[in-house]
Amino acid sequence: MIAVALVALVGCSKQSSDKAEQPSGGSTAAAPAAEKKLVVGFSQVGAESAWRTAETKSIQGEAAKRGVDLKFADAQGKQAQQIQALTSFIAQKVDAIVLAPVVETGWDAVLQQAKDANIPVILVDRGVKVSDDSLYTTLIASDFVEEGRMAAEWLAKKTNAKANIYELQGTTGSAPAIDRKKGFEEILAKNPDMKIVKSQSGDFTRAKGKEVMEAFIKSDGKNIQAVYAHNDDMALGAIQALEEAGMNPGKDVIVISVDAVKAAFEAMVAGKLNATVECNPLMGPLVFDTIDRVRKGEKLPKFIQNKDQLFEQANAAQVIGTREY
Ligand code: GZL
Repeated sequence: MIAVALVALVGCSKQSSDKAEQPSGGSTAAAPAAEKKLVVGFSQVGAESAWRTAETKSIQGEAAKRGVDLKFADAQGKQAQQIQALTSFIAQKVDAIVLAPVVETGWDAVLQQAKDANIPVILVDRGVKVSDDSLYTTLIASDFVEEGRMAAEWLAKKTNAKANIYELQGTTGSAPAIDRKKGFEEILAKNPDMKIVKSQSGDFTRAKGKEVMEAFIKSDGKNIQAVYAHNDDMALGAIQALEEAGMNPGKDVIVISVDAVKAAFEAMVAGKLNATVECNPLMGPLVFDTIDRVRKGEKLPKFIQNKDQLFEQANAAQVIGTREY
């Protein structure tokens, strides 16, 4: 009787467990729990340039492709808004944070909070200066110092190492502005007849680049032989100012910049911009591959470098059709 009862009991529990675990396909394995969506907080500088827009699109597009729940925050160029966004991401317990830091300093406290919450922080496109580099997992960016060197070396060849140069700097305190200037000046130190006569921030925007160039033209006019802009948007603003003053950008005034966005290629084809150093913004796939590696527990280098190359008028026409941003 006991044996019969036991068999019945096991039989029922088997059937009931079959029934409970029985997925519609008739197999006996429990249906796998739906995989939890990866949740990533992305704090972006703003939308100040075509380059920035391309970077945002690349990261948002890749998140959508991979089914990642991307929480996007545009800081409109303000560090306080980025810190606020990171604090919110930490409170939401996101799986990872992507940060494009508007300036280099002032991040220790909020990055410490992310570290204490065990949330990895991936820096993209700009670096930070922190007391302890364990406060971020890795930086995915170009080498801005090298971009500055490439621009100056090209300009030295173009002008036989003799030029009065007017510099449009990027956002004050940002890694690209600091390092593009540093690399450019490294080469100028070896070419005494290449001089930066005036240098001012145009904040990486076309409008400000035009405004600063108008002031340079007003004070120095014909003395301007070359313009070095830390990004294409400011260069395009400067080109507009030079043309409005009846000057010939690309011919009488040599113009070189950085980013290699589509509008820069159009300006090179039109003969108004002489050269641009590419700084690739299409980081989306690499960003999410890097997050996957972090979550698998891989040890990552502190710097994952995007390779850059220089484009000039001579090759602009045949390259422009291949440009993705
Ligand atoms: C470079 C990026 C710079 C671009 C500008 O990685 O931070 O900021 O060169 C952008 O166009 O505004």
